Amino acid sequence: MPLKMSEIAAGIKEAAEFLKSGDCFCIVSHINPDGDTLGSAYALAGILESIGKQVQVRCASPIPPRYSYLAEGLKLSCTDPRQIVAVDIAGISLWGSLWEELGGRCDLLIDHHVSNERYAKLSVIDASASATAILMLELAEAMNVPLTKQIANAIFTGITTDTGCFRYSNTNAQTFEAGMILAQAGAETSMINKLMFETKTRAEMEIMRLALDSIEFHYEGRCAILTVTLDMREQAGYYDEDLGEIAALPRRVEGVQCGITIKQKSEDEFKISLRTVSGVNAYEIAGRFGGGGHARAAGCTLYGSLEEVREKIIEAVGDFLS
Ligand SMILES: [Mn+2]
Repeated sequence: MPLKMSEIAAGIKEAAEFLKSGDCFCIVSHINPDGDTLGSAYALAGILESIGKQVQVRCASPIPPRYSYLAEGLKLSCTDPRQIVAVDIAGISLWGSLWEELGGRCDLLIDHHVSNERYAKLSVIDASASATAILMLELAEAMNVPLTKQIANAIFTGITTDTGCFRYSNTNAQTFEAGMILAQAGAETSMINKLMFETKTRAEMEIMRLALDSIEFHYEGRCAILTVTLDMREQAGYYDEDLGEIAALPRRVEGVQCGITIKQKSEDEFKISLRTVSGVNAYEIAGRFGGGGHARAAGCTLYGSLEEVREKIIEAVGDFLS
């Protein structure tokens, strides 16, 4: 069954033409990679190799080992890329060092962030897609590439991680339809969900214990704030950059409209993750500090002491609560 005709069908078609005309591609994922940027990159790599193209996948941050199955069976033989494609990367700063290293240009950008800066020659942005990986499914269809198990696994990884296992409010009929198509194509859905959601290292469990201990409430419990400091990470032996699961914790508390996670990056640099409920726009809050993201999940970076940063973000959130 074909996917519902997307609003950006024309963009997908143009992207497909561009991909067919190239030969050696560098596919870039964002720094502190998550399942969607990596799943999308390796899905696209599989699609391109299926039609005889050479590909490499790059990310300026280390890729956590639990994602290693994504590349299974790929050749990844491109050494001197001529075409540069970004997946799930809303802005140039999220390329890390790769933007300059790759010559400061992007030929094709495929993304679903409403805050996307549209910095590429060809930008295909569908903010209604629950994950960038969904757009890879549309691309495979537009290019008549059959879904191998590797491609299906990679796309499923992107969708399930960005929707919190088909639970968040960005999950819609198209998400489930994609899930069905991928399951039919042989995606190992329970293996992937177990790896992404059920399997924790001891250090991850330890940092979660410390993080839960740090939760504070503001505005009569409508805002919950969780802090992960460098000290805590050292104590837990935890160095993974992707705090996706932890960032989802504060919003889980009953009555919380905005959950804030503050992650200390260095002495005076703090990464803020915002998770909100319907009616509170996360990317507008993040946008006030130069960040971006989605309506229910967004982020930004703040500088100063932990106390200053905490005060600044709590004050800003107050303007958005109902
Ligand atoms: Mn995404």
